[in-house]
Amino acid sequence: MPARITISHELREWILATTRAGHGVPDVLRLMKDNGYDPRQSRSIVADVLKLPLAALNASRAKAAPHGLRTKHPEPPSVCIAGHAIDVSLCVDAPPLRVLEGVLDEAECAELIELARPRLQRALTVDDNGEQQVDQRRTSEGMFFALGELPLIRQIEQRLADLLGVPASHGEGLQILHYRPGQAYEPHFDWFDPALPGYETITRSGGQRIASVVMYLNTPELGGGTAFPELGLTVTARRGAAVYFAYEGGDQQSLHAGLPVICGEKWIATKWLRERPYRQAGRG
Ligand SMILES: O=C(O)CCC(=O)C(=O)O
Repeated sequence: MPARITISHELREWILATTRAGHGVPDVLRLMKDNGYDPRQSRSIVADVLKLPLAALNASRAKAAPHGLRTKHPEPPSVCIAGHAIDVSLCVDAPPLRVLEGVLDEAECAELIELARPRLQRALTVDDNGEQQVDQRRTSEGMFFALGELPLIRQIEQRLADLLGVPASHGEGLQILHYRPGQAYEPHFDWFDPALPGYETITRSGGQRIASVVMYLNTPELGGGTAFPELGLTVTARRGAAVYFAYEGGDQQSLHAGLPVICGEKWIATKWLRERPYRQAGRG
């Protein structure tokens, strides 16, 4: 079952009561933010409860629209990059999403895992001020390779650059994540909310994120897919395959989650792409 954003009865009633009492949507969104809600999810929730078009609530996101490069979405049935065939087995139009088969071969997956294993640490997230934080929503371990750190990393970065039409310099360092049974990453967005105080800091180098590629380095025995709750879609984690999705201008439909691993383990390599060249080691 894909993860879904659930709106509790209490929250629904509170939103209705607050707006009936004469408070506007900006007040409701501010109060939700003060109470720890992710502003991007709050907009979806408020739009749903008040039956408003989401676009009306997203007006403040206009400055998130990237002015730099955009990714090219791989076209089915397959793309050949320097002799490496990648099959496009599933396409979604909005957000642009592709399931890609054979992005990495078996030996590349195994080598990435062995290179990452001794460098793993608790995976972090970025807080509202742009600082790294330990977060109960993300319980896996991970590490980052520096951009172009090793020949294998350069080869994979160039393959993705050719596949998506954005130079490797626009990529954050490749991140490897390792999930054990029960570990997961709750629904989240990869793009940065311009309303957050840390937005300027996070986007100073490279600008906004425009797309993600999650590459699966092994096949978990059970669980561990990547869920897109707004689409009702779960991508199965299978060694060598990947899910690519773009979210130019901050797309609510790109909400996604790493579902809990139920049995076995899960390894992924994630590449985040920016609208402009990115100069520091990235952090998810
Ligand atoms: O584990 C997954 O399938 C998704 C990972 C993810 O969303 C992330 O690292 O941003």
